[in-house]
Amino acid sequence: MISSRVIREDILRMIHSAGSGHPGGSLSLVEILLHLYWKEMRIDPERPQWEDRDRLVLSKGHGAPALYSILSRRGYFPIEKLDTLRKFGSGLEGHPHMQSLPGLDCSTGSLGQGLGIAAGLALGLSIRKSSARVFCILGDGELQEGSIWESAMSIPALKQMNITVIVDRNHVQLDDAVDKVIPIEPLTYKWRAFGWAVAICNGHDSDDIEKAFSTKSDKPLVIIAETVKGKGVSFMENQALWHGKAPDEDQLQKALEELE
Ligand SMILES: Cc1ncc(C[n+]2csc(CCOP(=O)(O)OP(=O)(O)O)c2C)c(N)n1
Repeated sequence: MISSRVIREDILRMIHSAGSGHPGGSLSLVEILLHLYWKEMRIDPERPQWEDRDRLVLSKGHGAPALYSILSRRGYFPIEKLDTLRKFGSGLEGHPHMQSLPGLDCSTGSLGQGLGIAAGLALGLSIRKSSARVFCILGDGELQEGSIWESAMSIPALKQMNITVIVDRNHVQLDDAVDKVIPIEPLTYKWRAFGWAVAICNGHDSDDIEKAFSTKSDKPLVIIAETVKGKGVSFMENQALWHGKAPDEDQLQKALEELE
């Protein structure tokens, strides 16, 4: 598995060179995506359209820089392509566009839609008798979208055991702390009441993440991954200011030094 430092460096360099993007919610995703793409998902980067591959729906599509770095480091496309984030004609759109880049299973960016799409994908796979699974990553601020809860209600009712949800619980949304905007706690009770098995983990600790994914239950699993927005860069950590802002040259150098 590639180191989380390499992914974080990619994220910061890409967003700096694009001059825009979302560092905070990309940096919080790194260890979750590393686990998924190196340990959990049944995939073949040589065959990105393989019908029986596991799928990822990054419902919080603004975390795209983290996903692009992971996909390139996993071999879906050349690493040099990362320099083209948000450039006109590049497949690396500001939010994932599945027709533009190998390895993307879903176009996202409009929050609140990913879990419904994951449910549809999972239903299609079941009908085809495929053993492939669908993983869906939600933001914690995104949980304020009502559409999430329609899907959260129907997935256990339809016994869709081929779906696993991961909540990136970094406690900060676009312009403030999640619990100051609309509190979402008690999260565990909410998901349980909707019929889910819940596992909580430190979303930056690979062993803890692995343990959470290995939870056995006769209900669909949601993993609440406790993370830090802007993880790894002191001046970005827990700061809503760094939700959607590119580092300038000095800030990039300072961040890269810290990561070393
Ligand atoms: C439907 C919709 N409304 C608003 C936005 C703008 N927006 C982009 S990111 C974001 C905050 C999301 O917060 P959270 O889910 O906690 O993401 P994270 O902190 O992990 O980046 C908002 C409101 C959007 N992309 N889609």
